[in-house]
This record gives sequence, C-alpha cells and structure tokens, in this order.
Amino acid sequence: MAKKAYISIGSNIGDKIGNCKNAIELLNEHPQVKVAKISDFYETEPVGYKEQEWFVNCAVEIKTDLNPKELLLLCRTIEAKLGREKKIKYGPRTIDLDILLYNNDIIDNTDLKIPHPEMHKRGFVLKPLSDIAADAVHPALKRTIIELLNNLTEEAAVKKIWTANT
Ligand code: PH2
Ligand code: MG
Ligand code: MG
Repeated sequence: MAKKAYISIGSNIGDKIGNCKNAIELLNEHPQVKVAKISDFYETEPVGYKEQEWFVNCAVEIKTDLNPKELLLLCRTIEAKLGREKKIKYGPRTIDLDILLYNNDIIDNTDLKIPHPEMHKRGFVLKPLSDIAADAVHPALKRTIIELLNNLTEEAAVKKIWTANT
C-alpha cells in the first residue's frame, strides 16, 4: 500500500459511535485499504448549521493503493451502505467520510478538493487528526496539524469520549 491518506469521519444520527466504527471497519475491509491509525473519538458541537444534534467525530490514517478518485468513490459507497440519505449542506447525517489529506497532493476538481478546503478551520477535524498526525504538514498552508489546531479561532466544543489506543 503505497499512499498515505487521512479521512475525517462524523455521525450525528442514530448510534453515532457505532456508525463511525462501522465506517472504519468497512474502510479496512477493502482489499486496497489498510487502516493504520485511529484517533480518539470526540463529541462535537455542530458547526455550520446549529439546529442539529452534536456529532461524534474521529479521524483515521490509511495506507492505500487507491487513487484519490477511487478513494472518494469508496467513501461514498460506505456512506450509502451505512444508510446515509441525501444531504442538506452542513445538516444531519448518519455518516460522513471526508478525505482530508492524500500524500502531499493538492487536488482542485469540482467534486474533489484535497486538502479538504475547510479542514484548517474546524476543531472537530483538527483535534482528532492531531492524535494521529500532529506533525503532518498541510501541503497548501505549509503548517503542521498541531500548529493549525493551536491557531484555531473557532470555538465550537470538542470533548473526548473514547480513547482508541489504550
Ligand atoms: N460536519 C458537517 C457540518 N458540521 N459539525 C461537527 N461538529 N462535526 C461534523 O462532522 C460536521 C459539522 C458537514 O460535513
Ligand atoms: Mg463533512
Ligand atoms: Mg462529506
């Protein structure tokens, strides 16, 4: 598995922790994906659209032979399998898998932007990501994940609920 990528996972409908764990399992079951690291899990205040339940968020590091487009398709397939329905932007979702980083690639297509265009503004992304990739460098901003987290101005709450690696 030649490439390293980071994926943000979130859920705010149903069994939120279970949905995130199922998503991780489905990623790992793909023959061309190996989940290498799992962050802690966090309960997070909704960002963007406030009138919805709090989320559970986590992040994973994967090793993969899929290219970014194939990985995006896999993420969408897993979302569909776990019962995600058509979405209101920023609204409630059973499961959401967003590609954050893929190697050091910068991709700017209409349907796929890597690094994720909002990752550096979001505590619910940066906090879990910092568990597993504190020193990874954002290829466009040239800042590490921990630097981005420390410079964050967004104040939405991010509370640890589950530790993956004990
Ligand atoms: N995802 C969104 C919009 N807002 N807020 C939190 N706390 N966590 C999320 O995963 C999230 C969100 C759109 O994908
Ligand atoms: Mg998202
Ligand atoms: Mg998404």
